[in-house]
Amino acid sequence: MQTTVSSQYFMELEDKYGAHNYHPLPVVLSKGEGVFVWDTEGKKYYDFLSAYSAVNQGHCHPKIVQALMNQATELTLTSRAFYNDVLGVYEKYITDLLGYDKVLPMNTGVEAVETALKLCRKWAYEVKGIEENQAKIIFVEGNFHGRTMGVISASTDPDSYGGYGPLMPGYEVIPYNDLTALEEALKRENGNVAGFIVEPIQGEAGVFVPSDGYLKGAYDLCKKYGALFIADEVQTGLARTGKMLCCEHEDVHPDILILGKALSGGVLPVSAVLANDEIMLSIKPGQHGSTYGGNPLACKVAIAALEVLVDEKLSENAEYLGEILRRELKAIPSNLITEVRGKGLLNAIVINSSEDSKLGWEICLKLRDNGLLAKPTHGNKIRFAPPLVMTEEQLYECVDIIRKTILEF
Ligand code: IF1
Repeated sequence: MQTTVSSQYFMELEDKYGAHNYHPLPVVLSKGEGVFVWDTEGKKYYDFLSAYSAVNQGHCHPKIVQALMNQATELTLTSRAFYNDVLGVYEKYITDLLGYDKVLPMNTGVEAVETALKLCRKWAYEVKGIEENQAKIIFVEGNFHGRTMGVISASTDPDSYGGYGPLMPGYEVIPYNDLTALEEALKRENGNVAGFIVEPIQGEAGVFVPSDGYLKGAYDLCKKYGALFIADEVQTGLARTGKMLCCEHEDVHPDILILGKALSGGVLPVSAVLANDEIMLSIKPGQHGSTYGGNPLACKVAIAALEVLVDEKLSENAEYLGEILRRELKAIPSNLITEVRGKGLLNAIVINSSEDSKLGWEICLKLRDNGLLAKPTHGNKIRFAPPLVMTEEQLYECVDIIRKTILEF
């Protein structure tokens, strides 16, 4: 596809005036609605990335945008120096919906992860009684929790932590999907483990779905050794994997739950940490905060975004369409696809090539030409994660585009 002047113009603007911390697919978007996005030339695409699961409700969902617009002319920000008539209402709504005593509102996903790690350490010192500065937090290999110093310090991806040292101490990293390794780490630290943090499905690593029973087994081990089970559901949460929370697939209720992305339906940054009083009240007034955390605009947007998930039964839809998508992808007659994996509408295909090959990128360029946007992760995996509002008919149309594209190689 020849990009016309306007696309080229916008790409050159970003290249000249913007940091080069991304390598976007060459397509310039100017409109989004539901499962569709349009480029500056008016070409229409299916969005199969959903802004990394931030637009589960579909682009510019009218109910969420309306909530934004209504509040935007009333009161957008008070800071937490004062009360307002929205925050408490939101706090009650989300804690009732997800079954926790309290919520600590933040903005981006990584801020919520950092908040959860601080909360975990605070609980370890204040409640569990670990000696000051001795608390350990266990992470897993292949983790992705964001880009701040506090979380890249646990990363096993050189692109995430390389050249940013010295890194944060007090972390232990064990293999993912390995309960023996977790129990050994819990034993080894003889009581100094404050918590274990894990993505129920590893998104960035390439949609790694752990073995059935892993989350439940990890939760039980944390209980056995007095450590907190922390679930980073920034990407897997909010109906994406076919349940409101991915941990529900194994009836696990995390001690600390981290949400972000689709908590606002892609309208503005909203994130949250949820926990019960024994944990949450270990942070006292003045010991944590954020200028925008829990602002009235974000709270109204988040209530609308959560209501859309429930009212439009998006978990059920994700579950139903995910089964069809994986079945159809597995049926594509090509040895280019070596694996199809995922849960609900968080899926990925593994391409028959090395991690550093350009094949994944080439396929995504062809998918773009054929009207579907997706992005490779770690070279040879292509994530397929459309908005959860997709219809069955639209899904079959997307499968046809993917099949046609794969068979062109
Ligand atoms: C990028 C992918 C990357 C996350 C989980 C916390 C955060 C994320 C499980 C932090 C953010 C985003 C970040 C964005 C691309 C995307 C991503 F996994 F979704 F594909 F990078 F790995 N926990 N994931 O997935 O949330 O601070 O970004 O709001 O950095 O390129 P954030």
